[in-house]
Amino acid sequence: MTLLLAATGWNADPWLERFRRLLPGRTVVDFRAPYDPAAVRYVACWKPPRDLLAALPNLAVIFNLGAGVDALLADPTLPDRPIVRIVNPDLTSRMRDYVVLHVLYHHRRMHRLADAQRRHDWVDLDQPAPEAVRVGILGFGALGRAAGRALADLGFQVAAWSRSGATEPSTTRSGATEPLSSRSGATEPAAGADIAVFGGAAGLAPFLARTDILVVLLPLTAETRGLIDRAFLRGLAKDGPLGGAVLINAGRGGLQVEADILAALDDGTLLSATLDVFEKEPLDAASPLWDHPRVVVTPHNAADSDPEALAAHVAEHIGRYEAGLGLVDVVDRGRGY
Ligand code: NDP
Ligand code: OXD
Repeated sequence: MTLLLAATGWNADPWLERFRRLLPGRTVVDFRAPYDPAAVRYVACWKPPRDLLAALPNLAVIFNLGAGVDALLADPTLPDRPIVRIVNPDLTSRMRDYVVLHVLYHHRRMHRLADAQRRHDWVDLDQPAPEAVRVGILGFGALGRAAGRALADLGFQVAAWSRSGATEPSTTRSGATEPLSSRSGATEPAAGADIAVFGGAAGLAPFLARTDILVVLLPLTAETRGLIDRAFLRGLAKDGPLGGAVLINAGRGGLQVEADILAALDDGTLLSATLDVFEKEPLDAASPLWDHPRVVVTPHNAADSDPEALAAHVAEHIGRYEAGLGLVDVVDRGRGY
């Protein structure tokens, strides 16, 4: 049995080293090295080259080494095999921490404080309590639930929006009866009575209208592409204690229209933003987003895929699969996530 590592844009060495340690007696090979395509049973991949997976006749399972599968599903030659995506405590807590960091950054008006510091100005800014600030989580899956829970624990008024509006995590993606041992803590916390969940198209307008800080954790699908445009941003709350609405996008750049975000910042629809993801990555050096005084740009590193944690996660999946326990976190290709 061969596990083929097919990750582009990443250093393959720590992944290969970790997989080889965890899967002794198996062949673990990088896609750039020579290998026998007929021997490949599993692929662990991130943005694999087009056509690569289609050329593996005995492929059983595709393991996507991140949470989002939009890049993988964009390959028209992708073979009809189960795709398992990452739902893991390591990835989840990285995203939770990023979201908490940036919500607090905007809540505590760090742009204005940094500006005041540059001017040596001992500025007096009023400080709304978290209880006065309404955070909205757009996309209430594994990552959105963990982030939402942490923010609610800090006292923010948290609500969420998802396709289904379900308060409990979906179980439809789980093929196994028992959770992976390493999933404990990764499974999404229940919404709880303190997080209202809005659902579907009808729920979007009321959700936006009560949102001061919007956190985007949606997958990129045919339905969500370009969702965050001028009209969408105009739907955000105008009466919040921060003096304007805030956008934090750590989902995918294809969800947003960057020209509309810049226009919304200029006309006061948006007070400030944190963007981790962009329509085109890396963000063009000439993009005005880099220098905008009220925008934080991070280089798609809200939640990095850690080889130590995630190779172990995939190796455990393979062990469970071979023991007949099935697969969990299998992507629904029809929905696109
Ligand atoms: P999940 O699949 O667990 O959750 C997705 C959520 O989005 C669900 O609540 C789902 O609704 C909702 N959703 C999907 N489509 C729609 C729609 N058309 N309308 C409304 N809601 C919708 O994903 P994760 O939480 O694990 O990850 C979310 C995304 O975060 C990833 O797809 C990826 O793009 C991004 N990501 C970014 C990273 C970074 O470093 N910047 C790192 C990791 C992930 P429902 O609950 O009804 O199914
Ligand atoms: C992911 C990502 O989807 O890192 O995991 O973007």
